[in-house]
Amino acid sequence: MERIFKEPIYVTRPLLPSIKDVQGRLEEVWEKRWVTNNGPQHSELEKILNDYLQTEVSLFSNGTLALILGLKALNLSGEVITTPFTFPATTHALHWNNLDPVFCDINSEDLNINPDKIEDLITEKTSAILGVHVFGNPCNVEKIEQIAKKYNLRVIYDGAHAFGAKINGTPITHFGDITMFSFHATKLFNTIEGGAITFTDRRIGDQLSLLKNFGLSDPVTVQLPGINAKMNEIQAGIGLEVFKLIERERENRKYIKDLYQKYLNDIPGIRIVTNHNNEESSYQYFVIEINEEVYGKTRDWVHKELEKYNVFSRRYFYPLCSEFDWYKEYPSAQKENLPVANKIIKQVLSLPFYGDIEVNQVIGICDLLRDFYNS
Ligand code: T4K
Repeated sequence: MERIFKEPIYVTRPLLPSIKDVQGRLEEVWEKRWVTNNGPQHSELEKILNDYLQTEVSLFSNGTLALILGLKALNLSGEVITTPFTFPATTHALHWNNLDPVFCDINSEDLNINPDKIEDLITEKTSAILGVHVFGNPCNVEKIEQIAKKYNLRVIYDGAHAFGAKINGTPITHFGDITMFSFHATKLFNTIEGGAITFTDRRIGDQLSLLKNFGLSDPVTVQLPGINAKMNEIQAGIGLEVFKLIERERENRKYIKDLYQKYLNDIPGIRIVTNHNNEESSYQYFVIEINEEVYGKTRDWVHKELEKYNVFSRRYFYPLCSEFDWYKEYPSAQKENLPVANKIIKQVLSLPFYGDIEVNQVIGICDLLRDFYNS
């Protein structure tokens, strides 16, 4: 076991600005003595993200609250067709809106909701489709849009992983009624905790402003029963510093992804989950699929074995959301209706992936995966 890494290697590490740059931002905040509620850092970040994402942006304290309130702003009811292969927050956001998730199976290639399976699930209760750009690879937005138009449904994208992703050069924010982004510490662009909703309809923006600020339109007018989901000045200020680092980080991650691909390419039974040629990925995660019959070991075995070498991969998104107690009796949650998702969930593994992971660490992890196959 001489190949055990000295320090633990995690699935990701936060992209952090220098402490000096953070100090500079803190000084600005302290000087103004304005620490939350639409301060100058918040306005600056919103403006920068408007330009970068090429759409209107509303900032939130985290991605989950952003999605909950984004759904609320659309005033949906009944059922929403969604994927079971996502982080629990996606389905929880429906639950918090008293909406019933209807689970749709996924594509085996990009692991996103399979649009060819959506129409069969539409009933008179369906009000929307909630797609997730899983691991930062965009959904088939064109097909989803066609279906939504035909049945007059709203489209929401959970783009938690997809900051900066594009399709044929078009930002993913240009598709659907709204897109949610997470700015959690584990995301390429982060504000430690934070999130956003992008939208094109100004009325949705107005609703979001009320919903995240107790429903207040002025100090004495409460227009609706809102909540508190505001991003504060320290989050926004740190975000402004992180923003300066993201293009460099993306390039570094591209290099790391290519390195993994080079060293894993010829190991039988390992498939690299990647995006289509016309898409620009957000480089959020590096994910492989392990085919037990060819590779000779299960994904769970590999996950555990890597830990012995101080490598902490993750089985995102195990278990499927359709397996949660409060949904598992739904007809759409039954395993026979979700064959691809139920197969994939036993095969995917997110490997350590961040801009400053060392080259010899990546090669070391690939060597371990090759040795497991040969052993
Ligand atoms: N929709 C989707 C599809 C999502 O994936 C998420 C969140 C959301 C919605 C909700 O967005 P937020 O409300 O979170 O904004 C992490 C994140 O907490 C979560 O944001 C993310 N998705 C999910 C995929 O991953 P955990 O429970 O895996 O995080 P944790 O603490 O185990 O961190 C992972 C690794 O990162 C650690 O092993 C080490 C490293 N790490 C983490 C933190 C927090 C650090 O090195 N330093 C740190 O400070 O959920």
